[in-house]
Amino acid sequence: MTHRLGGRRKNVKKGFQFTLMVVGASGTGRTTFVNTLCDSNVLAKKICDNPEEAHNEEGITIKPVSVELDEDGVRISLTIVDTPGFGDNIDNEFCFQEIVGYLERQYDDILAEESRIKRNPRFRDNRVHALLYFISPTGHALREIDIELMRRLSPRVNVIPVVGRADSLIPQELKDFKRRASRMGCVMEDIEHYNIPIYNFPYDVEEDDEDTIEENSELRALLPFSIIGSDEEIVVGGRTVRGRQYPWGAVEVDNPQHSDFARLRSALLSTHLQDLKEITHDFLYENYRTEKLSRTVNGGGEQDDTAVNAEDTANQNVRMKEEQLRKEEEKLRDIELKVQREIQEKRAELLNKEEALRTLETRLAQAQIVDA
Ligand SMILES: Nc1nc2c(ncn2[C@@H]2O[C@H](COP(=O)(O)OP(=O)(O)O)[C@@H](O)[C@H]2O)c(=O)[nH]1
Ligand SMILES: [Mg+2]
Repeated sequence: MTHRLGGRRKNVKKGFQFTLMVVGASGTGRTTFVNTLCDSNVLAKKICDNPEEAHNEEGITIKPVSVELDEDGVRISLTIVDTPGFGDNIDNEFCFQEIVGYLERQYDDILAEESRIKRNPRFRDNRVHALLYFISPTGHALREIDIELMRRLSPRVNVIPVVGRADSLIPQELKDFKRRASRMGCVMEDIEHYNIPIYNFPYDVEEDDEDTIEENSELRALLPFSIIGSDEEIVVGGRTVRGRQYPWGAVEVDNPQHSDFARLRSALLSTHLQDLKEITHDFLYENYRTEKLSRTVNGGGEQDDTAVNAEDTANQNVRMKEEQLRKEEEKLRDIELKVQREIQEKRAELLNKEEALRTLETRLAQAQIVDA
């Protein structure tokens, strides 16, 4: 027990390491968020943000940067992994592969390190502990690309959905977009509908203490966090705050009435840092490891090495093709569902319009009778 306490104290003194990735369409406010989070221009220069040119920068598109932060006296060594923004109406496959590939390479590195006889003392664990997925503040249902990418990312990393540039929506719109199912759909409804296993601040009613349950259910209720980022300071009622000034008023980054930025920041860097790291190691990495190792073992047997390797590769290829086909099928099914939903919405709209027209015609006819 004493040993454990000692370890913890040492950790607090030494600080914590945490790695955060930001993903989303171009212009959703990722870079601004990172700079706001770190309170400095960590990402001063835009990393290749043009999806059409992303392939020209192969290998350098995803580059982690590290910053030292002080979170209530605790040192946090934060690594930020910015990713190229993707766009509408273009083929984003390259971009998606880069992102998923990056996550898996970090797991591969650990796996290789774990199986070495002699450990490399300079080895760096670069696994990503949380991924903020930036959703555009459209006010409509999730877009096809967001659903697809979040679904591909969730098995590999703790995905936390956020609405970027949240001040683009008025408060009621934002509320509806986040959670309330409306005719236009909403983010959480879609995430549930498509069964995307995001990080939803998990708790166990039987096992966790009351405070944890309360805290986690509060945070869960905020999902997707609404984000307002700004690298400017403004003066509101004599106070200097970080925010954005508009002709009609100001929005403040750290004001919980305006955005969930402060709640998200403290969850990431303080209250849930350890949980996110544990899930990454105990669950996400473990799953990846099992998948990868069983892939290798299944091809094995009594044969000699070359035969095993050949069979292994062949099996792997078949499995990859199957997986690809399955993914394509899934994608098509989703698109079909989405189109059906849209058709239904349009049909309902049309019916409403027809109804309105009929009412108008009736009234017009009545008016003519009265006139005559
Ligand atoms: N209104 C508003 N604009 C924002 C916010 N965050 C960023 N922006 C602006 O949106 C544009 C794109 O931001 P950027 O951070 O570069 O987005 P990225 O492409 O996702 O990295 C810039 O003009 C930012 O000033 C926000 O919270 N609210
Ligand atoms: Mg950017």
